[in-house]
Amino acid sequence: MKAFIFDLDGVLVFTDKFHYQAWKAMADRMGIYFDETINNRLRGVSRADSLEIILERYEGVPLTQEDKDALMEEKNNTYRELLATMGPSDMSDEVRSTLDELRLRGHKLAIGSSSKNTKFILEQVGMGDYFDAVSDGTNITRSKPDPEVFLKAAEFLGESPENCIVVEDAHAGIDAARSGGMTAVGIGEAAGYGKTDFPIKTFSDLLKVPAV
Ligand code: B16
Ligand code: MG
Repeated sequence: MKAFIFDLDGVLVFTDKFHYQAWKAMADRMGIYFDETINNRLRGVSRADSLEIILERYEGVPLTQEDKDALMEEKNNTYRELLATMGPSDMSDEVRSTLDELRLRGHKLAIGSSSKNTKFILEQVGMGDYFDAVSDGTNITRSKPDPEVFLKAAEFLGESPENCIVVEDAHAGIDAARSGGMTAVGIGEAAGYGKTDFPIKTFSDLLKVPAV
């Protein structure tokens, strides 16, 4: 039986709009230009790396690490206020029924997300106890495209990487899965990426992936 490792933002839930609003509020306050095209580059990227991308447009006095930490905290506080408005309806019935069917077929199910807010988000949508393992931004030192977050998920599940199928929406996540020796299923933007093993159009297509 294969084990599944799911990315969170962009695969199971769509918190990218909240990331955008929170970064935008910070950027506006700092007078930094930021738009949805730049926001697309933040998909699957860690909080610190996201800030560096936003600061490419910053033209003020040089920032210290303390300044950057404060900016990340400001963004995260706004982001968590927005996450607090989420509820079970923010995870679709299609996602829920597909996960249930995969579990019925005997697959183990895990999370592999860069987000340090993973557990909060899962609780908000009523999935706090659902997964067999959760590997997230709190248990890694290197973010995607490094495979660490997925290798940890496999370790938590007690599975070998070759037995794991990663489901991702970000190119960096597909790269991470492949370099960790896992099969990569791509949805959304990652469906059109050359390194994706199996592109899917909609989440329930997972039930048609070979070996599933
Ligand atoms: P946080 P994923 C990623 O989630 C988001 O796609 C990315 O935009 C965000 O910067 C990253 O989590 C870190 O999130 O600030 O909450 O720790 O796609 O890996 O589930
Ligand atoms: Mg994602």
